[in-house]
Amino acid sequence: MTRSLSKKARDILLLNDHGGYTVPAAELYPYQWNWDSAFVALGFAVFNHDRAWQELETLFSGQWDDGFLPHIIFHVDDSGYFPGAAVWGTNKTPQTSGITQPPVAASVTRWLLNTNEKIGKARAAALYPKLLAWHRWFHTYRDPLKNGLVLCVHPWESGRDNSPEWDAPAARVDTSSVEPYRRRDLALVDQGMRPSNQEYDQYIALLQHGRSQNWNHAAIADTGPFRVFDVGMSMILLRANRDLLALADRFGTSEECEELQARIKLSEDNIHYLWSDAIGAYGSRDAKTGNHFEMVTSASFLAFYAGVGGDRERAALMANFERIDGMVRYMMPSFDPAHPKFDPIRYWCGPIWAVVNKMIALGLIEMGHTKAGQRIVRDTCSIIEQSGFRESYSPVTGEGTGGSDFSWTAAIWLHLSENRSATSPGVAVPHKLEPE
Ligand code: 9WN
Repeated sequence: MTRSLSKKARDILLLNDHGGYTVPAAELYPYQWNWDSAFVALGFAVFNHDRAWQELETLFSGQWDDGFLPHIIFHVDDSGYFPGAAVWGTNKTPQTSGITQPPVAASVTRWLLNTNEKIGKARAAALYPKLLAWHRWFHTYRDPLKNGLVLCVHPWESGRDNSPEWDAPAARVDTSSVEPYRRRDLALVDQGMRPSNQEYDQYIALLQHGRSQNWNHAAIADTGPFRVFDVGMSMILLRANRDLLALADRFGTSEECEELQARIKLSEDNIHYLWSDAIGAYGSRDAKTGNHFEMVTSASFLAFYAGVGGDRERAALMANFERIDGMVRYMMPSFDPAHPKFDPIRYWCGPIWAVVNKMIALGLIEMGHTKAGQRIVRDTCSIIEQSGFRESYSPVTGEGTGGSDFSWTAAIWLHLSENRSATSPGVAVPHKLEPE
């Protein structure tokens, strides 16, 4: 079973390979997506290291002069997606969107380097300044409170598009100037598994706002209609800064190391801003009202991946883990199954995402919660065995939701099956995942 699924996973990556970059899924997402590509590189690394590096290098071909790395790179024209390059109107070559996505690329770069030093050394050295420039962009434009936590200005940036965390801040977005448009996603995926039309109007209104500001990121962060401190991006950037520091230690200057150490400390010192005693978990906050949304999501459990929290916070998070485990068949749902807004098949309102599971499992194992981490790995593999390489999965039944033949799910399968029995070299704590 494992062998034939691994063959299928490779075939998906090769099928979705458009020559140097991989589309997340044919038809549904016909361009290069930012964090998808970083995870896809982990899959390629299992059988073709050179191609894994190329995935990241092609992604960074879309980097702007100020370090910003867009969430989509439109290498070619394709009418199969809305909103396409012309709608974004960023006027860049290659054409790109105007928002970013969770910064996982530095962590993947470090992983690739550690697993194959010979092929990786020169490639990592060349990527390092670009990664640093992107992280500096976050530090400059997305840290309005100067507390090391990440401001997110569009639900698409979080990568967790329609998480109920975003409902209240998105409800304030004025959608009255959105012209009629046609959603292509609904021709390809069941409507009940996708964001609603109202949410899509909000996404497009926010896009229009960014374009009206000529994608001036300082202005958008100041005045944008949607501004939240995202727990997912904050945890991911903190982890990525730790990984970037390891790269800086080899390829950077001592000043750059000090700069990154200071950023890590700043985030560690302030992560409590995202803590809520009401839910016993980290969560996102509204940047406009200051309100904590008080919702437990899969991103709450990235605290382990980020290496934050004292005994009290970790115990409360593990209590949430046990509680959720008692309510679903497969872990980790993207949204709290006890909450009235939980929906096991609607996108980020409940379904499991293999890439998030990968990060949660790694963090849990690193922090000594080995059983819980391995449970997540096993569940990820079980739902893939049961339902194939889907975009996401119901935590209640394991059925596949969203798109099919999905690149990052295939990549995570390859990555997890490869690292189930092998100890990965060099990563902070060995990532040893025993088969059940
Ligand atoms: C918008 C590609 C992307 C992922 C996101 C996921 C979804 C896009 C969409 O697909 O977002 O960026 O059109 O729904 O939410 O995490 O990167 O797989």
